[in-house]
Amino acid sequence: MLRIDHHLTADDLAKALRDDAVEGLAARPKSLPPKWFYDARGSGLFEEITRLREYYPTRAEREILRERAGGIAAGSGADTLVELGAGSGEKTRLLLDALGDAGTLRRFVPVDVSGDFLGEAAAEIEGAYPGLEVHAVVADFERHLHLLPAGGRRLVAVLGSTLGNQPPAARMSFLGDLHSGCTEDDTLLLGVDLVKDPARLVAAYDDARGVTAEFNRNVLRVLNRELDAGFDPGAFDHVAVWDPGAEWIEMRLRSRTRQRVPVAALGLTVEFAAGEEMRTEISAKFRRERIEAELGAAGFTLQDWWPDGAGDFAVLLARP
Ligand code: AVJ
Repeated sequence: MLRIDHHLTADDLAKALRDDAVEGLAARPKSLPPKWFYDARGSGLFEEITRLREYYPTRAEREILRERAGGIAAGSGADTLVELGAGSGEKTRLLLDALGDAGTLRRFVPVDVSGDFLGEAAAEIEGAYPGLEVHAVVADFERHLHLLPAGGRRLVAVLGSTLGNQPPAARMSFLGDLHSGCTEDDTLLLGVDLVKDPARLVAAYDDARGVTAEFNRNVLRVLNRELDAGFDPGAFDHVAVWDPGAEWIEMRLRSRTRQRVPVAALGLTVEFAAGEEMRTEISAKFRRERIEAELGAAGFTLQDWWPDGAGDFAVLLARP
């Protein structure tokens, strides 16, 4: 049985993009939220990134889930998998199979901002798991956690180190909201990328083939299409830097020249100085003690910590 709840309409998304663009393009330094990367082209480029030699997180997390899915199912006893930032890929199936093998699986709740993507993923999973109740939710999980289906014993999964896209303050309120929506029967499953040699971190976000550079520039194409803007993506250089203080990778777009860019839908023209950089994403990297402290501050208790063999990435289970 497949059901889809829509808490975000196309109009909501259009308005959110307009608001983010007005705020971010007027900010000093300019910035845009990373959620706007993922139109069809951006999602395709991200899939390509996950297969790059330099981009280790996806492979590392998959290795852990293959090895630990049984322990995750046993450790959670969940009858429901809630996946924030839904996949339909191998990682989702590893968890569904493990919960199925444990005999507890009843329901899958994929949550994503993109209704198109979610519809396809949910239908795929429904076809592959006869009898599984699939309840898809089109929502912004940074704002709509209180609207997720409740009840049952839920394994709430935030994989891929997506948590790292949020700076500390936003992470704290996200984890706090997540905690307030949990009962003692729920379990949190997090994938977190770990602090390591900055050269490896930068390479993972600035690959030799330039796929990440294209992914980064794609947000300008989204603005051009959705806001009738006049960005020339070729007039911006891709930048990926490690911030040792914040312990995050920062992706930016650097304007090669002094330029004025019209954004017709907003009725404004944006000026860039030569060399000016606009921030397009942060990807925070974690240490065990720091994520344990952040989880604790939100009311969670770390229950299991599973790093991959190389110690590059970790998957953890936490209890509310
Ligand atoms: C999907 C947000 C986890 O931060 O590593 C990949 C996105 N950005 N390469 C990440 C991303 C550049 C990815 N997340």
